[in-house]
Amino acid sequence: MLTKSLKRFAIMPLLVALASCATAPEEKVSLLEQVKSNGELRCGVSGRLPGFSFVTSEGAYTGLDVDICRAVAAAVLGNPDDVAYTQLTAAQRFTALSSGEIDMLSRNTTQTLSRDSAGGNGLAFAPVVFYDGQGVMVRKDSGITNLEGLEDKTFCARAGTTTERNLNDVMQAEGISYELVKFETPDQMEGAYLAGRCDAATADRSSLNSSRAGFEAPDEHVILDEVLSKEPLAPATVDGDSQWADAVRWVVHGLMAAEEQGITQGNIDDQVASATSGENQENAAIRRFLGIEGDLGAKLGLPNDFVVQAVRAVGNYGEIYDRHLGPDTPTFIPRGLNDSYVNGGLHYAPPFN
Ligand SMILES: N[C@@H](CCC(=O)N[C@@H](CS)C(=O)NCC(=O)O)C(=O)O
Repeated sequence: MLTKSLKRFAIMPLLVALASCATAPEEKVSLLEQVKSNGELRCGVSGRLPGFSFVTSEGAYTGLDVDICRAVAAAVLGNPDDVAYTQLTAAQRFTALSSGEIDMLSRNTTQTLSRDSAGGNGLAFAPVVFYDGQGVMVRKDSGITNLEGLEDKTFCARAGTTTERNLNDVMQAEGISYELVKFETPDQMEGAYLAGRCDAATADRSSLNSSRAGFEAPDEHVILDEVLSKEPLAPATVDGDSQWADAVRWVVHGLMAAEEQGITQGNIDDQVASATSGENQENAAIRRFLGIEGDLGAKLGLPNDFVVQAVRAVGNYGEIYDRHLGPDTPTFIPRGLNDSYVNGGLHYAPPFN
């Protein structure tokens, strides 16, 4: 008994010595610092989805997802144009993040448990920027009006997306048999659908809406009323870098909080003037939000006026939405769930305190 515990004591100094010889784990530099020192935000987008991310014939990137990249660049770097875009397919997007090829993903990506968790894709999701759901598009002259009408018919879907499993879950539950053909790219899928290789195309409703807007005869196609799934689309960063994830998250919250308070791209400078030395100079909450007092930005490693920078560059969330998905666009989608909570929607920013 005595010898045993003596032996244990004899071994202790050796263990301590070994432990102190081991090199301390290298401290990881947050992507926030890397983005700042690179002077550029590397943002992964689709680039093929009008309304969300799309490259114009002049080579400019545009869309709601693109404006989220621009807002982050404005908040972190002071310039919305300091973004390097990478076009990614559904299958490429997560590897691009985990390999460090991009700093953030802003590409109609559904937040799911498997993608969020360390045992899955290991992402850190920012707030949802578009509440979507999976839909089904058919040719109007097919006479099909609901899922039951698609019994034993063929669906076209994109590989590497949430679509396939959702379709399977719903059809199994409803006891409807069907066939599935999968495609790597949206162009392949659209081509096959238009050529009649499948009776229905299934994808996020936003995506079907964008595709249809680009068809020669959009009116010849209908998106069924049935919604097969919840597809909360959110930007993402890599897991394990909470400083960077927090910065991206609060820029998105800032765009939504600005809408809640009626702060727009058009009135942002007046709002700052009013909170600095005008009507709102006693309004501590708005002064904090605009970075005139307090250190909310600094807490995140951002300039205190990071929300001002973002809103000046791209407008508040509602303005971004209207620019790309509003009634005057070919990709119009009624706001519905994507309205601010003040108008009965789901977008709600936590307090800037
Ligand atoms: N939100 C779904 C679907 C995302 C997705 O990739 N959708 C396809 C259409 S179903 C798309 O965006 N295509 C455009 C592209 O790949 O660039 C997900 O995260 O898996």
